[in-house]
Amino acid sequence: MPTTQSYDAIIVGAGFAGLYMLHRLRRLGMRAQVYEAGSDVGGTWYWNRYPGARCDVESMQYSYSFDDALQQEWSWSERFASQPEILRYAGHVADRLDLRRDIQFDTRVTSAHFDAKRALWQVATDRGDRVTARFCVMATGCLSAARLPEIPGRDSFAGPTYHTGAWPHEGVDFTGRRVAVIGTGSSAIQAIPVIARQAAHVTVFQRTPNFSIPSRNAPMDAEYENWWKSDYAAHRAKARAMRTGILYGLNDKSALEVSEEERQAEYERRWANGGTAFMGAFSDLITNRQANDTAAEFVRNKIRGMVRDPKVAEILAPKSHPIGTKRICVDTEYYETFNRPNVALVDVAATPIEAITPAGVRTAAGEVAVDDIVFATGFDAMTGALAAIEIRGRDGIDLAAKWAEGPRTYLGLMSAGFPNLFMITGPGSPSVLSNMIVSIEQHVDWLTDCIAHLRARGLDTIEPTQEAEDGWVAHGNEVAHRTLYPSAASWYMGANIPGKPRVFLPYIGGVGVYREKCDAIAAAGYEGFRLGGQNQAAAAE
Ligand code: N01
Repeated sequence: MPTTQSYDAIIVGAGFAGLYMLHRLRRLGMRAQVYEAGSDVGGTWYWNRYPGARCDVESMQYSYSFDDALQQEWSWSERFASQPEILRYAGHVADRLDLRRDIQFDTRVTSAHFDAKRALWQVATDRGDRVTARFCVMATGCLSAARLPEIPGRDSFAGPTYHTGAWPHEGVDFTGRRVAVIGTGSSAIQAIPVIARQAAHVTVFQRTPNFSIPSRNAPMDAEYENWWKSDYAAHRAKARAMRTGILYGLNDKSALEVSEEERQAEYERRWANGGTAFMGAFSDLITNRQANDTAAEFVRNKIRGMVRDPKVAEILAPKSHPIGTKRICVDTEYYETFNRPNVALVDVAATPIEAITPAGVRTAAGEVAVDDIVFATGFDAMTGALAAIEIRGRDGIDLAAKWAEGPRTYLGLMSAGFPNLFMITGPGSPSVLSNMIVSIEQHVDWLTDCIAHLRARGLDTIEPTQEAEDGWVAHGNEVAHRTLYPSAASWYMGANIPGKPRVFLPYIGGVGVYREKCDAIAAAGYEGFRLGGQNQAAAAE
């Protein structure tokens, strides 16, 4: 039944951000309502059910830290948790904290308008709900707006098509089928080896090769689990201070200050260990091109060693961007999969896709007939989910219009002109460059304190000043351009969406540094924010 209720807060999304936000606001004694497009909790892990989906942050670190009993009682079965296990965990948390009773599923928020006279957000859903709330929290995820490329004839294909980010819940049986996979990002790199083991034939359409590090995934080591659990609080505290919010060994030496033997030994050690910690091999891999080249060449040589056909190996070996400047991938037997007789690689950079036909995919080199097409073509990252909602702030200002030249936020938490509208892991915060759960907890905690601060003082609104926002955007750009990241045509830069402004979307200053800045701003009485009562809100209209 659609409602016309009034709440203290509306939360959009029931992924890890929305679930924790709901829990914290309830603890403040607030009435919060969550709207979720899916039929259950889990967010990204609810939608991304493609074969092989798993997290590439170690499971001992990819979980909530706010409740010690919760982190002690839950056991992960593998070093890197699979999507079904993470989804079970999200469900377990929802049950344990009795969260579902305040979540309305199968409901998409369509608009959020700020009523300045009453200092309230008016929120509408596709189910006809019309509700108001003082606070509106966008827990909409960074990679939730799945994107299909504009390829001529895309909808003319006669067989089934799938997007990795909106995978059928009942699964897909590829037995005996010829499958096209378009894209070679993290999702494809996980899915291709699994699909190739089942399908009759797989053709991979690669436009840009990616660097991928073996995961060395394995059943959970009891001793390792015990090490974490015996002092979880201390280990988590260390992780929170790290650049990525992930606890792993960082070498503080430059790749260029050590001998060739030492450099290779360090890369070998990290390659053997597996996972994204590879990028911690030296301190300057993301800031110095020459240093980066040593790591990139190491991985290219590994690819050449794993892939038997030298021509295929060269096509798979990335040369167009520094390693790590597009999201580093983590795999299980990705490169080896190209040694299988039932797997073919089409270099779309050399022979571009011209069209999708009823029978398959046509490139400049000819048509490949297939039964199924898997689009592993990514997301309208960081801004897509917000742009899909009509968000109007003070004076009817439209968020998407305001962000036409790139997102503008203060701390990635709020945007000027949109009082009481919060974003969890929004653009301008470390978000996708970090362990998402660490960043989510930091934002939710900060925001909960902020709302408690307002309530304790009888204040109704908080909003960043234009000046603070301009300063933060400039700072974010400045820090990003000290690194090699902007040199890659990545989704971090909005480069995967035709027409999207090329702006570095996350904050690259590091999770630990960012946390300190947020805390200092709060301690200084929410520096850079304007705090107001209802009367001030109306007066400012
Ligand atoms: O998407 P992507 P993803 N013709 O955007 C190609 C997170 N994640 O879903 O690079 C041909 O990375 C495109 O080519 P190009 C993680 O943060 C995490 O794989 O634009 N190809 C690219 O190869 C990740 O980074 C985990 O030239 C086209 C691919 O499609 C993010 O999600 C697992 C094309 C898209 O790759 C997104 O990953 C999975 C076209 N017209 C994902 N259009 C883990 O934690 C696009 N492509 C493990």
